[in-house]
This record gives sequence, C-alpha cells and structure tokens, in this order.
Amino acid sequence: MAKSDSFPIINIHIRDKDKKDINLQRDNDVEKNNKSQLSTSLQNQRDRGERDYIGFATLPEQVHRKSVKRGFDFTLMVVGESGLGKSTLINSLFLGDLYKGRKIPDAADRVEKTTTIEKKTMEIEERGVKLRLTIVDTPGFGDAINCEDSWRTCAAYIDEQFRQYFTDESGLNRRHMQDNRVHCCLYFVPPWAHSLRQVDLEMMKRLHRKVNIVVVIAKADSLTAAEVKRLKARILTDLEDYQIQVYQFPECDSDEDEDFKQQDRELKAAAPFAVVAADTVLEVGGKRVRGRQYPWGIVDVENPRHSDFTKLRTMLISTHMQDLKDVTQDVHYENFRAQCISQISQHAMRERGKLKRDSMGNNSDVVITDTDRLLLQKDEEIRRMQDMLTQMQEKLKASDKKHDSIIDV
Ligand SMILES: Nc1nc2c(ncn2[C@@H]2O[C@H](COP(=O)(O)OP(=O)(O)O)[C@@H](O)[C@H]2O)c(=O)[nH]1
Ligand SMILES: [Mg+2]
Repeated sequence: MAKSDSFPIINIHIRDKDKKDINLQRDNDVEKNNKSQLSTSLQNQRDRGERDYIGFATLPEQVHRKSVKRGFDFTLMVVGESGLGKSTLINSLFLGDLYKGRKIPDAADRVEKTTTIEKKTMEIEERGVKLRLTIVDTPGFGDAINCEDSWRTCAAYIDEQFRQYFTDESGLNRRHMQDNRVHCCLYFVPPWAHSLRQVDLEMMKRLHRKVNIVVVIAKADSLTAAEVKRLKARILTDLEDYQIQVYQFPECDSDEDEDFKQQDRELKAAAPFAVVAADTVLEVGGKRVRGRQYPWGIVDVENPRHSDFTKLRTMLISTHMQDLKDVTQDVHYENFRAQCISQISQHAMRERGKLKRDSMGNNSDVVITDTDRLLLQKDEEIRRMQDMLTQMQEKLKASDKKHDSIIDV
C-alpha cells in the first residue's frame, strides 16, 4: 500500500467516456501482458523439453487472469456511536475522502435519532486490479436511549443482502450477480470504556452469527500504552465469557516464508486493534504523513508505535480480505441459506398437509408419504422460480432508475 503522501496507485474510476477509454486501454494492456506471460511460461516449459508437461500447471494463472478481469467486491460495515471516528478511519484506510463535509450531530439531534443505513460505493484500482468497495455506515447507532433499534437495523440490512444474493443465485441470469453481502463489520469500542458495555455485548450477540466482526478501539491516542493493553485484555476476556465469536484469523500455512509468519503472529497478537485516524496530511521532517497535530507533538497514524492502524489496514486489505469473503460465503451465508431452505420446506409441508386435509373432507387422519414430500419440494421449487421471475421483471423495470452512488474523488 502506498503512503498517504503519494496516493499514486489508487485510481478512482470516473464515469466519463474519455476516462473510461483510458482505463479500458490500460485494462487491455494488463490483459495482454498477462496473456503474454502465460504463453511465455508455456513456451519456456516446452523449450526446456519437459516432455511430461501437459499444461494444467498454468491453471492458477488462468484463474488469476479471469478474476483480475472480473474485479472484486468487498463490503465493509462500520458500527459504533457517533463521533468515534468511523468516517475518518474509512478515509484513512482507503486514502480517500468519502465523507467530505460531514456534519457531527448535536445532542438534540441524537436523542430522537434512529439508526439509519448509509451506503457508499467506490471503484478503486491498484496495478490493474479493480475493487468495488462498499462502505455501509450506521449513523445514529446507539445515539437513542433505546438501543434495540440499532441492532435490528444492522441485522436487517445484513439479512437483506443475504436474501438478495439467495434470490439472485437461484435466478436465471447468474453471470452478472453482484455480491453485496457484508464481508466484515468493524465494531468501534470507545476508548473511555473499561470493558465491553451492555450495548456492545447485545449488539455483537445479535450479529456474530451473521457477519465477521472485527473489534477496534477507537481514538486510541487518548489512551496510554498501559491503558490500551488493559482494555484489550478486558475485551478479549469479555468476548470469551459471553461466547461472542468475532472473526478468527486462520492458521498460517506452514510453507509460508518466515516474514509472513512473523507478520501473521503480530496481527493476531494486536487484536482488538487500537486505532488512530486522521483526515489531515502533515509534513514531518520533509515527509508527508497522515496524522493528528497536538500541542505536544504529532500522532502519525501509520506509525506502528503510535497505533495499530497499519496492522488493521494490512489485515483488512492486503492479507485477509479474501478470507473474510470466504468465511462470509462458507459460514454466515451457508447458515442463512440453510435457515431459508428449512423454512421454505416447512411452509410447503404445511400447505400440502392442508391441501390434503381439504381434499379428504377433513375427516381422515393425514399421512404424508415420501411421494408427498417429493411433490412438495417440486411445488416449492416451481413457486420459487415464479417468485424470482416476478422479482427479475420488477428489477428490470427499476434498474433504469436505481443506481448505487459512485463517488468521484
Ligand atoms: N483524538 C482522536 N480524534 C479522532 C480520531 N478519529 C477521528 N477523530 C475526530 O473525531 C471527530 C468525529 O469523527 P468522525 O469520523 O466524524 O466520527 P463518526 O461519527 O464516528 O463517523 C472528528 O473531529 C475527528 O477529527 C482519532 O483517532 N483520535
Ligand atoms: Mg460518520
């Protein structure tokens, strides 16, 4: 990742024709480059006279090429009270200014406020790899006296994305499916908390089976090193005591090189990450750094001695983004899917039983045979296909009007 002073590798796609052409030209160059690398490697193998060489060793390169071409989706949800530095952290993480000119709500606004969902999407590109990044902010979280609506809003949003994916997945056109599922939820704990508070526990309990939770201690510059250590230990104990399953870093492969293993150990040891964020870029000894200027000195956001910001960014973007997506798919989405299917078949069984009772004049005892069950499943499949067709028709009608906001930075 580049330092904040240079910003060279992030190229936000701007939806205007000329820029698009330039991007397309570069994509083609990357594509040609990849292809030529592939054919060179094939040629090299042949030149070396490897007689038993069949060619499937290039499969990883083929997969690589295909996924680079397709691009990647990643959705990050940020949860925490107003003023904890969520928007600033997002700006710092992705070297952008997604939250320009934001207004911090005053106390009167906050009492009545309910949690809302604010979704922003940007397309970023780094060395030819495209990432469609969606940030789901939850302004108003925990601001109202009653916090129940906060977790309900977040949980409903996550479920809705799963439901949408489930519908798309069973639909007719699966080639252009967009993955809007929430892959990670950054949960902000205030630095003044001594442990996880009731609201945090409640919120995490409602979400931990739906999404990968990564806990961060906000505004860590207001804590001493000893206080950070104590709060981290307390949070870890609370998570264990209340059996909250936050995102678990996978075991590092034994054949990874020693540097990578060391980095992995450091990442694991740093969780929950104590972060500092800043919107300002300052000049320190001729170098431009993203930091916070205080009367007594500067907090350099990217300095590992000042905060865990760089570790969080490395984990989220460079090392564990794909794993977060895999866990979302294999664990959280699978849970949702299993629940959906079981609800659908239970409903179908009931309906079938009711139909059978009706047709038998309500007099005899109902026995549901295997054939009935099979018929029920088939009925249900047909019903789902019909639902999907209706939804797709509606979506087609609405697609002209509805667009995600693309942020021009
Ligand atoms: N001390 C300190 N202040 C921060 C930090 N991050 C953000 N802030 C400040 O906290 C205020 C609220 O930040 P904002 O990002 O809007 O919070 P949000 O409501 O959670 O999105 C702003 O004045 C930020 O400059 C931090 O790491 N440390
Ligand atoms: Mg904000």
